Amino acid sequence: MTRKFAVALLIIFASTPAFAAPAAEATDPGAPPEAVQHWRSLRFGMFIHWGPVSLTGHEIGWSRGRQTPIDEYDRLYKRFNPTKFDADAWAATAKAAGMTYLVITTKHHDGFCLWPSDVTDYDIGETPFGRDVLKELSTACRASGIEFGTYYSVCDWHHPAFPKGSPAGKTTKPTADLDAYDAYLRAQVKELLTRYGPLLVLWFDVPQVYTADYGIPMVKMLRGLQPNIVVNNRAYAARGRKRTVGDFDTPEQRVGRFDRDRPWETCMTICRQWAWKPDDRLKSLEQCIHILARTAGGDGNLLLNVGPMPDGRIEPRQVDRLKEIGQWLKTHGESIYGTRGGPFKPAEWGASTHNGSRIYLHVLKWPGEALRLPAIGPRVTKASVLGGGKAEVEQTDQGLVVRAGEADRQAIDTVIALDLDAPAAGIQPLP
Ligand code: H79
Repeated sequence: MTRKFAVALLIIFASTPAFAAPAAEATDPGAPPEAVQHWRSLRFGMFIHWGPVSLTGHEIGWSRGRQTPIDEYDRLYKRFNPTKFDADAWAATAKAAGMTYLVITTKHHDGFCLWPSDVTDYDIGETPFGRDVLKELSTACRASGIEFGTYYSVCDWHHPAFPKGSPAGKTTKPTADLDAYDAYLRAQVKELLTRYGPLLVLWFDVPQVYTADYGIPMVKMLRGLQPNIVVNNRAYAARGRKRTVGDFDTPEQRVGRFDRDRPWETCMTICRQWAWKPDDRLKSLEQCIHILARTAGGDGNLLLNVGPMPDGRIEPRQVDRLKEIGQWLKTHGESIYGTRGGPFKPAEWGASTHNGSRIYLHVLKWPGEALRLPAIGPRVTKASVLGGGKAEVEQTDQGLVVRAGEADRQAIDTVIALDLDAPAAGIQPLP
């Protein structure tokens, strides 16, 4: 054996798990900062929760063993035939809403897979529909400039090897085998990463008993396949560890707190359920815009969820609402996309964003005839209302007094652009 060969062998052995140091130092290095910054700049995406459960109108995952008996739930896929599914129409709806990315449930807690997976028969390939929803949707998104990402539930209440089961992940299965489940999960994640092009994000959910010992090597594996992928904070249970998980936090059904250090994304439903429910209560345009403005103002992204119907269409009234949001973004998009939150922290009156030497005040509720804000260092050289209109600013050492006449105010959100003589990023966050 040559010396070179012996050294090579040594390197190979030393890097195999059996010879490696204990897992204590194993950490997830995270996505490259440029990749996280790119994801952050997108600011507004579409979340989609879909599957055979839409046939019942009950909540995805959670209704298994509750509103719908388990055996009945698990047979729904045999009649899932969404013949009106049109990936281009979904991508066009996201585009019309001003959304820049899309994340779809490839597998929720109920275990059903929206793509034909090699490692299970509980998937779209075994439905009467039979088409690869992920293939069609990822292609449609790419064609219309929408970045594509995948949601994948870590917990799987259907798979016999995942230790927890329905209802609500509260039961324990006799067939539990976390090593076997880890192999299944890894095989599936690999399919997602190798079949559907570069993914913007992997959005994991509800890890339950899936610990960091499994999760960290799994996340490293997927970063190895796609170095620029951004991963959320739910890939594994962080229990008892102070470490932050993944690249961003995920406040759910609420706008996140102002935070410019740790990236975050609010996920929220446009109605009340994640999955489609007939006559579910739809948020008003005002609610949607306020949520978007307060999220951007807190320096977060917004992933707004729709649950398509069992026939494959997104409900027309939801499409209409999304188009209204897109209309608003046509005139106000510069105050959202590519911005950062602050410098004025979100408060009763509204929220602020900035880009370069411009601050955007999202005045959602005028506190009276004028809005009073704390002092900033740079000088305001100009004030205007986005979409047309006049605004006036008085600047003193005490602060800013901002005014817009009744005619210049807008019903939902008066966005006032303040031009400064210096970059706004240099201003520390102000209460
Ligand atoms: O996929 C969506 C949810 O199904 C999932 N995350 C988002 C993205 C989620 N997992 N856990 N939770 C949400 C929190 C659990 C909320 C619950 Fe309930 C409250 C479970 C039981 C009570 C919501 C309300 C579901 C059933 C009733």
